[in-house]
Amino acid sequence: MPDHPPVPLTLEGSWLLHQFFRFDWKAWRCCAQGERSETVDEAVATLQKMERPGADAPARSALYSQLGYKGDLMLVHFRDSLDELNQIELDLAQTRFFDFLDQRHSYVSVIELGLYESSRKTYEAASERGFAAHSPEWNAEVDATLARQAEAMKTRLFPAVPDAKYLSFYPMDRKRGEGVNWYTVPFAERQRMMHEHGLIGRRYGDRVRQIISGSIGYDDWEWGVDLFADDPLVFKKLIYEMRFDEVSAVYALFGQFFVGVRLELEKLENWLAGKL
Ligand code: 76R
Repeated sequence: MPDHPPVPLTLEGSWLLHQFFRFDWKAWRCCAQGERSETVDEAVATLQKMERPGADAPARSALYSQLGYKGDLMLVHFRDSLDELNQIELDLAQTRFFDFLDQRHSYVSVIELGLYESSRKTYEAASERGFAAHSPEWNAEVDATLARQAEAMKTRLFPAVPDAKYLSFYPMDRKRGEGVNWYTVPFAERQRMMHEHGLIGRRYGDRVRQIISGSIGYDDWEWGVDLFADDPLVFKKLIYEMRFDEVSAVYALFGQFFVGVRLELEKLENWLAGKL
């Protein structure tokens, strides 16, 4: 048995907030034309500021027209801190547009890269240098390796909101049941399964962009999964294929799924007039 810690090392990046709103069409229709235009203008200006700090800056928030009863609009925000995400909530609440929104759901998480492949090597290298697990020297060695990896993976840790037309978002857990429990599976076994998971995923790499965020301690599930693609069928094909993969077939639990179509902010006015 390896004597290294059972928890894989992870790198964290942007903080994520997903917001899901019902839009109050009835109240909107009752609203006078002049007030409507002012409301849209103000909403677009506020959302534009949220979306990108400058005209050419990468998107850090995005709006989606949502399908189904779970909501009409989804907002996704990528930020550097929880505080900034909280500020977004407050900024949005100051707009008149917010009076027509009913937030039905939200999700808070932080982008996470799970380092199953390299954790063992990192732990073993620290042990080989004679450092006891969790001793100050061991911690320093592990932290230095993590810092190097974070630098190398900067663009994946702090990405722009991908430019795809469709978004599928859902939360997930790894099973902790009486029969099977992911958290009692030996590290090497989990590493093998995650490796196989990655191999399937990589075959879809050219058609889907996946962003995994960790939410242990912040929200009701353990991870959030964001899939971005220009063809929504890819979501079903990828997720279906993964269900047969050991780590999903045996250990995955899924929450609610949310799906939406990207809505450019200039088109919000059209959307409010019933045109996508
Ligand atoms: O980040 C990486 O590319 C490294 C490999 C990798 C990790 C660590 C990876 C690759 N995933 C990782 C972690 Mn994933 N992923 C999902 C789902 O699970 C299901 O059945 C469906 C939900 C999809 C569709 C998906 C896609 N992944 C995780 C984790 C954290 C678990 C943990 O650490 O224990 C979850 C919950 C999860 C779930 N994954 C990929 C993909 C795709 C498309 C890839 C390849 C990305 C690429 O290399 O282009």
